[in-house]
Amino acid sequence: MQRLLIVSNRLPLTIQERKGDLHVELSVGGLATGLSSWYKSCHSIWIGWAGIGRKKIKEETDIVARLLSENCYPVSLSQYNVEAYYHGFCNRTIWPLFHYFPLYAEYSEDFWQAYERVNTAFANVVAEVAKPNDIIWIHDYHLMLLPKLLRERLPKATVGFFLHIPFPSFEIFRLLPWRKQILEGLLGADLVGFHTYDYTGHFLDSVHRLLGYEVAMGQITAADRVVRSDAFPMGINYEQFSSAAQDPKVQKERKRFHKKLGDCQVILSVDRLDYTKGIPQRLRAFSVFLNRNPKFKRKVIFILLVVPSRTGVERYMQLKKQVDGLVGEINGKHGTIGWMPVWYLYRFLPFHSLAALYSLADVALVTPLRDGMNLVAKEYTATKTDGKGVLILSETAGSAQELGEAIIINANNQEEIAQALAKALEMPEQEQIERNRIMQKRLRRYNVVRWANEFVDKLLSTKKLQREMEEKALTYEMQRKLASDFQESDKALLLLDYDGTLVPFSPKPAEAMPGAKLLRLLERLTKNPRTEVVLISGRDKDTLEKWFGGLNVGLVAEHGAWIKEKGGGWETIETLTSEWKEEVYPILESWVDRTPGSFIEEKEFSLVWHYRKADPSLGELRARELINNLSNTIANLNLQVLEGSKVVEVKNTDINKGRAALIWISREKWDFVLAIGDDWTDEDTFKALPSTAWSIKVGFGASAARFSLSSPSKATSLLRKMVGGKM
Ligand code: GDG
Repeated sequence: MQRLLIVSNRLPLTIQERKGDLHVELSVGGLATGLSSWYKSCHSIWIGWAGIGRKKIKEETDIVARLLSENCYPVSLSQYNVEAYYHGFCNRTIWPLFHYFPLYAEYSEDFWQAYERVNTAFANVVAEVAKPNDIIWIHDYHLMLLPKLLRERLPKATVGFFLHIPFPSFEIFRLLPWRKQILEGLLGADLVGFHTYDYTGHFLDSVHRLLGYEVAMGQITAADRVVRSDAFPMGINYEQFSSAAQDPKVQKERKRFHKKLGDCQVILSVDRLDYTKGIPQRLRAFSVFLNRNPKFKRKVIFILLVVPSRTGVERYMQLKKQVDGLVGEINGKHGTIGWMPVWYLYRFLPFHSLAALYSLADVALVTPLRDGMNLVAKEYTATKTDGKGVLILSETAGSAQELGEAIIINANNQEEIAQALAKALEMPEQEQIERNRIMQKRLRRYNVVRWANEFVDKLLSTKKLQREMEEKALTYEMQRKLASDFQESDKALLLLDYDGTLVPFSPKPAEAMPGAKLLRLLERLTKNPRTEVVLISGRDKDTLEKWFGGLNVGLVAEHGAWIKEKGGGWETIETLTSEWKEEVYPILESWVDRTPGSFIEEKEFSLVWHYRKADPSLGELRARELINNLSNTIANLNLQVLEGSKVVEVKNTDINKGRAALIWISREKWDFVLAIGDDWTDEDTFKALPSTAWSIKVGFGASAARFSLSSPSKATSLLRKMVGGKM
């Protein structure tokens, strides 16, 4: 059975020191609470920091034994590293930046170095524990360098990474001095997961802009392999919360609370003390609500449960003071003898007390300024088995994307929150039930186990895809066989694409021109009278003529609209019309106007909109829009829309590279046929080949080609080998 290694900053168990003795306790936080039930049911090991210094853990062998008996494997860290890594880089650099608080982010080289050291310490422990078949699942922003460090130690490992906080937009992420290292660190994984599609999009955007890797449909073509990225909205242990109201311990606690609350309606909020959770803003909004709705005075109580967090960090201490002050202010201003509007609890409650609060609260007020997901919103909804209760949720919580039946608000808009509170407290029961039932159905289905299973399944399928690609890789032995087949053949046909195949795809035209070395290679290939070389390109015929007109080769231009036989002139495949251009040109022009840097290329039988010089994300967005628009316009025009590398091309339906290739393929009885291409326009060539042909795709990705090579330089060195040179 495949083992699962979960790796996170903290273990689900924490060692606490009290009065000189060490105790093992459950860790707080979304990840620990969410995953601990699931991980026990699997064949898994959890690797993480146990919460105490290296020296202590060595002395306490029985504590270590207890952790090991719970399948927890501790990573020991020095006090200094914990300071600079955890309180430093993690919580004073990444946390504020990724939650859109760039002014709070501190950029310190010392913090960064500690982050590197701790990630390396984790990598060493994981590499020691891991066995070849294990699935390694790394969690959260503390360990973003770990995937790459593990890949260096265990090249074949199956590694997934999940980020529990938001991944910010490029404009925020680019502020980080170590942005490239972080992205490269993450790309050591096979699958990088996020809570929402927005975060996934932001990550892919940054990968594309900062590392220049091609990104399509959540698939990144990195330097040596394909990495996938996708959204997996984390669920909760639904059963645990939906059955809580029936638990006698919870019921007893609920009664106890009720006695104290009397007939008041209850608004509840539950968070770790964190500036991202919007606690001061929420308190102010509650005060506005009381000002605007005096009829609710003495009728409503706001229970504010705040769990101490990162108590050593200055900013959190300031926030604590601010919250204390605001609670005092509101109670002082609005309270009366016998009625205190805000009940403020600053502590961690046992589960049965938390569940009792969830089950009695009429309204949950969840208003983070930013939150990766926010499990409290889900837990509250799941606990409401009678369907009664209203969730108010801010749009900047990841969970808002799944909980659309809640009252969705802007966490900075106090008036809106005040109105939402009035609406929630007066909402008819039937409406409450209807809204909750829809959300509950979703939460029950997509619970934490389903979330974890879907992540692991996708990780395994990514690994399978990589293996299939690897199997297609043209090995050194196969290259020798191909070269010797070629050398022994009597009639050989070589069908070669140009851009991206013989030279790297380049946005600058001057760099795409064939160099002297490549021209010499093509000349050597054509010297042999038994060999016929055809260059099949999407470029226009004048360019091909200029570059290759002096060689003894066949040429195909505009993806097959024009062909030129060896020693002959240019001809079209059949009579093609180009009247349609009058209709399509103005559309492309309007796209040029809306996309700075883009331009139109007019070929004889096609029109091409190029966006390689435009902003990459805008270009891709506009390309999608253009394709949609064109597919409506061209329906009756016998045209097709091709999407190439940074281009959208419109041309006659009857033209494709495969059709042009067939002219040569069907002409002779070839005993050696080779086709090499890199993008999907070459797929038509591959499909037109006889089954005995050699077909090679340059790059990764699905293809009808039988083999693959990783880069144009590998393709040209293969051709060199065929003419007897060194590879
Ligand atoms: C991070 C991301 C993301 C809270 N107080 C008590 C208590 N809790 C439990 C809740 C809940 C968890 O702690 C808090 O989870 P959240 O999701 O609300 O927030 P973070 O801790 O910031 O978690 C977040 C999460 O990771 C998962 O990916 O959703 O966006 O920031 O489970 O029930 N539990 C008990 N007593 C308390 O007083 N027993």
